[in-house]
Amino acid sequence: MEKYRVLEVKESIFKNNDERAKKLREEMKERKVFLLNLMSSPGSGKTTTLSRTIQMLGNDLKIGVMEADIDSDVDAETIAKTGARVIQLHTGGMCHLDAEMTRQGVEALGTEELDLAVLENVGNLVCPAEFDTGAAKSAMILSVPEGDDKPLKYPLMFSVCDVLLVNKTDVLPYFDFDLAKCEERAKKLNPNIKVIPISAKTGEGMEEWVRWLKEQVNEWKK
Ligand SMILES: Nc1nc2c(ncn2[C@@H]2O[C@H](COP(=O)(O)OP(=O)(O)OP(=O)(O)O)[C@@H](O)[C@H]2O)c(=O)[nH]1
Ligand SMILES: [Mg+2]
Repeated sequence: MEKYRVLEVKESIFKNNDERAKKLREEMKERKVFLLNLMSSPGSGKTTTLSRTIQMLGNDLKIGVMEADIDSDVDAETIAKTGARVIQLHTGGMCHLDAEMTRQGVEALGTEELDLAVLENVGNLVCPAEFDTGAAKSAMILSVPEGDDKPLKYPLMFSVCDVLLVNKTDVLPYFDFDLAKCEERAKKLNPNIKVIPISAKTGEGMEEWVRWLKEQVNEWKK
């Protein structure tokens, strides 16, 4: 049997994305599965962060992952190595997933016995922010090499996320990234955003992220 399926997800022909997202969220609540939408620009570290998250939480939670990309299945291959249930979604050129595409992914992944389903969205700081996927919470990653000015340039993404992971802190000495300035800019757009600096490579800061995630999942299942 193959390690994972590759699914071509089709954009909804319906215009009422918000309603469909709300419905999916309600159904996931009934199923007691927490759906996390993870977004960032390409290469910020979504797959690396997810792999380490699964390693740290795998004994406590049953985790499933939907890897969305325009093409290729390299990310599903990486996640499959962690032992988590995984499916690769192809968006047919689209730079985001809407609620209908997410639903197709969720049904193909299967939610039986899952506590946490993670959607690794297409790498992009613009389009994915515009669509409610039906996730319980959204998280984004900004990596140090991208610069601390990104909240100023891509405000919507920072406005719609519950958590901002500032990744690749291990390379802070080589970049003029100002962590305090980045946090201040993000909080100006979204006072409730939780900012967690991490290095998915060294594991620094990951405990706080994993604790937050576990709390959210437990709260959702009540
Ligand atoms: N130094 C350092 N490198 C990292 C860290 N996290 C990820 N990387 C590297 O950054 C590159 C991209 O990481 P991925 O996890 O593939 O990033 P992604 O966001 O999933 O990329 P896409 O799916 O293509 O959008 C890889 O070479 C990783 O090894 C980190 O914390 N520190
Ligand atoms: Mg990836």
